[in-house]
Amino acid sequence: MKKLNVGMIGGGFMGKAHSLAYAGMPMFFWPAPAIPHRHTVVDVTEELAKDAAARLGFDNYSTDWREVINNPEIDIIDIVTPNNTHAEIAIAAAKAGKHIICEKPLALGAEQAKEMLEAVKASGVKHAVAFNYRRTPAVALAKKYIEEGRIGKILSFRGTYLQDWSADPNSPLSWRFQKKIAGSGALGDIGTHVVDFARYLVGEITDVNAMTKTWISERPVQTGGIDKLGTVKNGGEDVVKASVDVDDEVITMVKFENGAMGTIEATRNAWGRNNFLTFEIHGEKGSLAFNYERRDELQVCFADDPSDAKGFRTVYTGPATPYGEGLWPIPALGIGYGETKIIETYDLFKAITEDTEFSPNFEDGYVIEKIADAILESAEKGQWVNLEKATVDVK
Ligand code: NAI
Ligand code: SOE
Repeated sequence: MKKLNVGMIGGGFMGKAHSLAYAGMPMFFWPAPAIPHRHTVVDVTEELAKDAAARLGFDNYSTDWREVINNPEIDIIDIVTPNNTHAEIAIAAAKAGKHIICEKPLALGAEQAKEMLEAVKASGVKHAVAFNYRRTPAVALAKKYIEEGRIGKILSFRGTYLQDWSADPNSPLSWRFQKKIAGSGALGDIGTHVVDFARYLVGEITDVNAMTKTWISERPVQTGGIDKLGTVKNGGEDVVKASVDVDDEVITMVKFENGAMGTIEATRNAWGRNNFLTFEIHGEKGSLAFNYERRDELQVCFADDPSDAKGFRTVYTGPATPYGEGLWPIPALGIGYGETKIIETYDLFKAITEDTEFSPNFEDGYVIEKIADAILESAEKGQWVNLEKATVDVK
């Protein structure tokens, strides 16, 4: 069986998730399109890179991503570093002829994303953006129902991504609060996942009218680093604070090209909400609702259900629903975050071996950056911003 060598840049949170997927994919989807081989992992120091290789099962480690990109043994470059590094690494990887999977958001904004798209188009490599939540089987099931016309013409979309890990003013000024590294705040970090849902399930967004807010304007600087949950470890020193220059919360109205309307909300300051990534879609013939915190379940209501039994009911995903052939044999055994990444890896490896397009790819990543830029512009101007159909102007 064909083997594809992965060079992974970054050994943090997403490094762990992607490594799990490389190991697990052939166990779920067999025969696998190709076997992922964890060839080399890169991190910023020798200590971090060596530790990442040991933890994540890579044969080699390096502190120089350029060296890995230029290694002829590497087939795929996996970018799991903070947002400000994505463009430089992806453009170099495309020039070196490597297939690329890049974590979301694709870039710091549309201008940078466009350069990334141009680079992958020029080199002809496969390109993927890791909006993995659309690969939750219940979300893929919603897509199937919509494509089959089961809820008819879509009228409205309501999507949220609510978390509370930054509601505490003492949670540190990690890279996610710094514009030069993150691009934007809740919008780019989690709002873009909802934008991906909206485009995937409903269609292209044409207009936005948004508000943003920074609730906590300064946070403790990480002089002593942070633990995995973001607790400041300043070793008893006086806490130094610095300014936050990104949004904590964003709410936008959206218009879709097909006439539907909707709202998208994202915040990391919603006490009690952890990974409250949801959508509710109303169509002329029914409604669908999803909450990632109950990710085995899709809530459905069809207009032609018997009138004495009409209302939302729960469909549990399993062998009969999308990706069921590779996942667990009984519905509701439990789909996890890991499985969404395993499915993403499976689809990427299929796209590479079968020479098809992966979706969402850098085109989608670019359009999502255009939408995110328009949301920020709208919030600043306090008015609707038209996207002129957020199309891809790259050949
Ligand atoms: P993290 O901070 O946990 O890990 C990033 C790693 O990259 C660290 O080990 C850091 O030392 C390393 N790094 C930074 N610059 C580097 C460079 N120039 N060369 C090599 N290594 C470098 O960050 P996390 O949470 O893993 O986020 C990474 C990316 O994944 C971000 O773009 C983020 O938005 C995205 N993400 C996506 C998620 C999803 O659900 N799809 C979930 C979490 C993050
Ligand atoms: C933090 O808000 C974070 O890790 C995001 O960066 C991810 O994209 C999201 O899936 C989980 O939360």
